[in-house]
Amino acid sequence: MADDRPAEAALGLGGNIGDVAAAFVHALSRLAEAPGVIVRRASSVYRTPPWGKLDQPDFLNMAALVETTRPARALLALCLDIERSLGRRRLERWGPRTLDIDVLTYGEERIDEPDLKIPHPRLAERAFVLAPLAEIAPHMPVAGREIAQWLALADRTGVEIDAEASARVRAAVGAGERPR
Ligand code: GSY
Repeated sequence: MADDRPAEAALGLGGNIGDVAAAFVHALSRLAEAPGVIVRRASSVYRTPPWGKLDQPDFLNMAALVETTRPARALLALCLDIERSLGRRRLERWGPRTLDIDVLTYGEERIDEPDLKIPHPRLAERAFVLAPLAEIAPHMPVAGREIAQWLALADRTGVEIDAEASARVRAAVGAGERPR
């Protein structure tokens, strides 16, 4: 029998080209108005050192929790569509980009397909993903530990809340926390 209960999914947003806080506002607004998606929580915005390729500007990263009746693949399609609408530019692998939206988790589901891996395979290693997510979902279980436990094990050097960017995003879209 089909299970049409909504799932809770965690999204990671990041970018380091242009006005990234404005891109986050646009992305969260698009998510909030999409059929079958409710944005429940949005984290602060964090300034984070680049991971992978070091000679590029710092990133801004944040996380959001959404409740959705869309299947994981349809949620991913929505995220890619939002990225494209912001003129997504990825000039090189691991390089600078205007906006990435990653589907980090989707309920308890595990998906391992070439273009969709859930939970995100490097989620537990990356403080730029873990710090914002721990703020809004510290007890979310992933790969045998809770997010806050993974964060305690991660190197979070240079990962700091950006108060100005956080205030801009909050002023535009709030922090989620909608009653169920
Ligand atoms: O989706 C990952 C994009 N990305 C990031 C990022 O979002 N934040 C930081 N700090 N480094 C990154 N390197 C890549 S690739």
